[in-house]
Amino acid sequence: MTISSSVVAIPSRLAAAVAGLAAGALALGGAELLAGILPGAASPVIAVGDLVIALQPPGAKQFVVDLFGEADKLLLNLVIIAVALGAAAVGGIVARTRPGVATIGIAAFGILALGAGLRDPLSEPLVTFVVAGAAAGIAWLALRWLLHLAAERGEPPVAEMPAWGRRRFLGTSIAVMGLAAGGGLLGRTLLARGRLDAVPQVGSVPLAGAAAAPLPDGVAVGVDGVSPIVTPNRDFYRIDTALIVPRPRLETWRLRITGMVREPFELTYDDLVAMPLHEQYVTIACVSNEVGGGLVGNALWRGVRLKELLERAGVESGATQIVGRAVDGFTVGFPTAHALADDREPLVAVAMNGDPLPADHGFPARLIVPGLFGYVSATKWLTEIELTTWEAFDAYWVPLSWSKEGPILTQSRIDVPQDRASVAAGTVPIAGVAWAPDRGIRGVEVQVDEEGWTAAEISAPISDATWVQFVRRWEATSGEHLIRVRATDGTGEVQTDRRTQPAPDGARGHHTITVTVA
Ligand SMILES: Nc1nc2c(c(=O)[nH]1)N[C@H]1C(S)=C(S)[C@@H](COP(=O)(O)O)O[C@H]1N2
Ligand SMILES: [Mo]
Repeated sequence: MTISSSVVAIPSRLAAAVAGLAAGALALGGAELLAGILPGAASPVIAVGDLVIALQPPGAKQFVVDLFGEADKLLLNLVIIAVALGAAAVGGIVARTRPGVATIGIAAFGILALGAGLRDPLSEPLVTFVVAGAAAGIAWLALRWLLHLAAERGEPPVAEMPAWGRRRFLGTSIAVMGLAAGGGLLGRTLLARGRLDAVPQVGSVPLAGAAAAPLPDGVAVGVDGVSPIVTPNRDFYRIDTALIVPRPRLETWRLRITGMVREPFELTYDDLVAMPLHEQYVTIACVSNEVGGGLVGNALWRGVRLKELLERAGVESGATQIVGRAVDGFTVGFPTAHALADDREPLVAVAMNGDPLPADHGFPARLIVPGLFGYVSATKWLTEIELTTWEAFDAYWVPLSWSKEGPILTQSRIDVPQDRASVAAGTVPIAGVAWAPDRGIRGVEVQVDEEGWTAAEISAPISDATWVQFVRRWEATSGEHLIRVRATDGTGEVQTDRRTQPAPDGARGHHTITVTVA
């Protein structure tokens, strides 16, 4: 870089901060673009986000709970970008007078990106090294160049610095930031779409074996606004730690059965779907679901019976825990005895409501274990089923203060009327859903104000593993009313009114709403 004819001086702090910001943005955007283009490259922002998620202190329960959702993931991305850009701006100011220190700072960020990227089991070390190195190189070069431009318009010693110098610097910085944003967005779009070499998608999953029985008569109570008995895929809640949806390549993807088995084996996708497939409706729920929350859904799952895979492998006695491992490193663990119980059919599911598993929900295969919360069972992007002992391994969420055992609690939710709604006096249906997989729902009761609990009508259950709808037709009188719901599970246990937080083993308490009757 040559120094041009105009006045050279130390740039102002503000200009140096802008130069740092723009250089940092270009490095982040460039890295994101490379990560989108190069297969096997980790995006530094995502990798650091994953690191933050992995390093959550066990005490930070609320953070753990909140970090699951989509909005929280966006927020985490934005916070990481903001922190990085803030550091870059500071780096720009430092580089004004101590370029060596700034260089060390840039190198440190490069090493952080590399280290975080290498943690990603889907990343290729060499490609990740190239991306982190490129990001650091871009930051260093861009910073030098922009500081140089800024220096050309330095205030001292020329008081009336040429306006074109300032404009040129600012214009260049803005252009660089625009380029960075554009490159970053393009890169993230490519990443989200499964990198440039898109995975071959499966058009359909053959149905060989037992089809689910048709839905029973009376499977719905027929009230508008109640969650449908079968949750459409696009409306199904999504919870996972993945900042970007893993898209395993089918040619290399394998399902391995390992650990305490007599004959470990592995299957390709074609092997798996060539096995007899079984279909059943199962309601799954998230332990993070708040009372009245939406982290629950019911779908028709089609897959290979886990029991068949385990029979083939030959489970050794003493293998008390089944561990599911995902391609992204996520793990679950549940008791072997739960999975092998006669009246339960856990699946390695490959289809959801008739379609191949959507990428968000675990394509190409996931575990569905009736009766257990997702965090201990429902491994998406499944790649390994390992038999071990209960004591030998704690899955992903257990060291983060969540309960090792995760049976789904009995829960019920009022969908209509909505909380704080105004309704007209007269007959008002109070309706919603109740679930206790796979104990089943025996009954649902609704209470208005301080009157006694009244039995609601419930829909015909598909099975003990699925939720039911309920409705109570209420003669609403004017005024403000408090409405509560509680369910009784198939064992006769009534849902407790004692409220608990979702951590460590699920939220308890009755969903309660207020409505105003005009
Ligand atoms: N690989 C992987 N599988 C996972 C998770 C995850 O973070 N990673 N989260 C689990 C949790 S906590 C839940 S509640 C269910 C949610 O499944 P869904 O997103 O299909 O509704 O997936 C489970 N499977
Ligand atoms: Mo969950």
